[in-house]
Amino acid sequence: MKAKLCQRDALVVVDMQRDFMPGGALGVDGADTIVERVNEYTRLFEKASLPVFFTRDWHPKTHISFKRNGGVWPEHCVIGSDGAAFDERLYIPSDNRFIISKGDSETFDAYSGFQGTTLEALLQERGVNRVFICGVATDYCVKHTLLGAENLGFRTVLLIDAVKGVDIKRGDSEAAVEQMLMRGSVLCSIDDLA
Ligand code: VGL
Ligand code: ZN
Repeated sequence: MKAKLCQRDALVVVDMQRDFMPGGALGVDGADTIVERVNEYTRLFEKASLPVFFTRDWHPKTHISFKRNGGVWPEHCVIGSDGAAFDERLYIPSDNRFIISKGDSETFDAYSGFQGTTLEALLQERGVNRVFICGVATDYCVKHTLLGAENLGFRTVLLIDAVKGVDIKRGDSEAAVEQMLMRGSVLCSIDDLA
């Protein structure tokens, strides 16, 4: 879909952290290959003076999503750890950008950047009505963040050339994209925006 950035748009970059990069605690194959594309989007939004929101998975060591604590994932994105840091190649503007930590309470997990965070309020304060979403993982936090945005009444755009999925089961990411489209989202690539 062709799109033009306008005043009420924002970019949400989901979980571009070391632990989700290949070799990380919960590495997503190919996640490193989208960093530069994500950066291109960030620069487009920055040039248009539009806000960019960076979510990060931010778990206490005792988090319920960890296998050790009865969950399904290996330990990842522990608060303040190297693995929880943003990938060093990720471009983070110095102004008009926000870091949103999620999953930081021991007893519940948050795949959506809206769960237990101030993301909705920050978007609302800025009059945002359309969010563009990229990052990892397509079939987990990207999907839940996008569906969360749809639920809250935002229009959503999935930046299909700047997402990567885990695909624990083959086809999970494809199914996730299908689900997002069914809920009213649309797809954009860099050529549609630039
Ligand atoms: C994520 C699994 C566990 C994600 C976070 O960012 O998609 N996946 N925690
Ligand atoms: Zn997590």
